[in-house]
Amino acid sequence: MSNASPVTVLGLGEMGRALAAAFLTAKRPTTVWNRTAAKADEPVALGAVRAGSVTEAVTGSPLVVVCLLDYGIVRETLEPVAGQLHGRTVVNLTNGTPTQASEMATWVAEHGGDYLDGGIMAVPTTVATPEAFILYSGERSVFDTYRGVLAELGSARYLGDDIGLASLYDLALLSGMNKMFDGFHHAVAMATSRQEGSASGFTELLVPWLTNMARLLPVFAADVDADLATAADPRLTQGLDVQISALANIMNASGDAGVSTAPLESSMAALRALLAQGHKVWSSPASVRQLRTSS
Ligand code: FVH
Repeated sequence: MSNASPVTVLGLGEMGRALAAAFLTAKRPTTVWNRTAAKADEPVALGAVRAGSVTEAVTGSPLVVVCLLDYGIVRETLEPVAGQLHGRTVVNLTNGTPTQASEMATWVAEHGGDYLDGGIMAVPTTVATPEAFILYSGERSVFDTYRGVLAELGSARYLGDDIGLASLYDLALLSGMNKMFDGFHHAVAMATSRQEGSASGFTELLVPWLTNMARLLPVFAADVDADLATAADPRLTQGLDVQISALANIMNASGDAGVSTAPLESSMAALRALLAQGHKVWSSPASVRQLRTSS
């Protein structure tokens, strides 16, 4: 290990072990702790220092990176060592909500510590690869102090001093991903409903199709930012009646193939609501506005 500034990793689940391994690969002195002690064996074999307690772990480094199951467990784990947080920085990469991030930041500050909230946009196997990026929010000066260390985990993307931003963007990105996977599963169920269909063969068509469609997203996003009544370029969209008719066909074909139409029902309801509001053309600004007001 080098004499670089040390780091502690609390939580050695699948993700925590990947984070610890990334720090160790960067030759950073790394102290690790996990409730189930055996999970420390792997990072220790790579050169990590095994902490026998949370106190030993937290006092081992000025920077404490936390990756546990949820915020309740983070708080439960840190509560007994609250007195040791003074002058340290906690970077919490556990998945949670903006409200939880804000509460955690306040609690750490009450104990004299600095706090950054983070959202990991990677899976354990892509940590520290060019594919990985991690979102951060909190005080800029705190981020700047540790930017180089955090970059060892993947590209460090600072979103701003609003502490809830990283978790909000993390959850919004996951929402987009979840819908994509739901769509994939439904499409594969349809395509494989006949004997000739194979998921792999179909996916060879789905990936380029979705890749092409994803290229439209920045255009649609600009329309949303401009708060247009409808899409700026009508060639990139279509009439709501056309959209509803195509979705009805998807639903009918899906039903005929013995595949559930449930995942499509909320889409149909949203299109019909837009039509009822007087919209003639499907567009992102109208769809996003509708979602904002229908919660
Ligand atoms: N894995 C992934 O791909 C995603 C990628 C994006 C970020 N997430 C979030 O990272 C957090 C941890 O996820 P994980 O994949 O490491 O999860 P596990 O492997 O299940 O490890 C869970 C750790 O939490 C510890 N833990 C659970 N309950 C307690 C408790 N009551 N007290 C103390 N620690 C607890 C667990 O310890 P142990 O069970 O090994 O003793 C693990 O360290 C998560 O927020 C993801 O959403 C991962």
